Amino acid sequence: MIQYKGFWFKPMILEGVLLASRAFTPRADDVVLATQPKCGTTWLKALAFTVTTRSCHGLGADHPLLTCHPHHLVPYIEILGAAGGHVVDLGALPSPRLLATHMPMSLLPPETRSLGCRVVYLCRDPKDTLVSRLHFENKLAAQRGGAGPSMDDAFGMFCEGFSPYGPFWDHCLEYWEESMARPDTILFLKYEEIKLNPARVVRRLASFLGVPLTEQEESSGVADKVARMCSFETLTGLEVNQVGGVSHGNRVHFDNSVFYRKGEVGDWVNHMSREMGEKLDRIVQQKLHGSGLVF
Ligand code: PAP
Repeated sequence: MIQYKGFWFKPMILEGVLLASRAFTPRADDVVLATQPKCGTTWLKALAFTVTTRSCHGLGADHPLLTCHPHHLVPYIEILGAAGGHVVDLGALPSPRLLATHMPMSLLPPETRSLGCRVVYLCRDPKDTLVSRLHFENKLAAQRGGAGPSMDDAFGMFCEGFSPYGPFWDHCLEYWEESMARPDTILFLKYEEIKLNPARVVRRLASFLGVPLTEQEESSGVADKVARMCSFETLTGLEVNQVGGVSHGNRVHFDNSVFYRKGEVGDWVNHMSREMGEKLDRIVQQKLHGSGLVF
């Protein structure tokens, strides 16, 4: 990985980040979904897409989410070709655009802030995030006939701050502090709170994104319907999420299924020792100390 302005990137990703910082032109009505990898990007894309497009797509059997992978429906700003293998011309998309990024807040074009673009940030317990990434990297490595990192190596690096788009805590802190300063433009969410009450998060997302649920939608159970449509169980049961793939700039191919594994909170206990978990908790607590952000 290469360090750029305090954050770590794989070389191919850094190319996209640099390109985005020059070529991406924010619009005031853009909605940006920001995450670190493996924090629930796929889920957030599904939820935000379904919430913001419900007036045109409804929630029926012909909904795009039932035939398209969430990564195909919401393009990344800096990962070219992630939207189903073709490079999306972000400038040609109609407003309001729903976009995603893994970039730290400080690397987004300054207009994102000055124009007041709405940002939804989703983070996740770092132990589960690390475990999820390790599985992901091992699956990709196996596809290429190689071996991925061991838990011990990945853990050691993560604790030192080396993770894609990391240090993990600095990435969270930037968005956290912005969300405290400007809660009307940054909504800060945790994977665990969506898991606990997805319908509640659907309502929060809808209000934050300027499309609150109407009384009629409330009485017809729209929040629960959206939550169900975007659930791990529904998405993993769809053919589109079992076959096909996502290409990143024609250089890396991801099977659609690789973005789904267990979708649980606390799976880290099955993959790292109690001592490792406690050590990582201590490091993260120390790094976040005084910010008000806790995991
Ligand atoms: P990405 O950054 O590469 O797109 P991302 O979607 O952020 O990955 O994270 C994948 C994790 O979200 C996986 O977690 P796990 O490895 O602990 O299982 C994946 O299972 C989980 N995930 C994907 N979709 C959903 C969903 N609809 N509900 C809950 N978790 C989900």
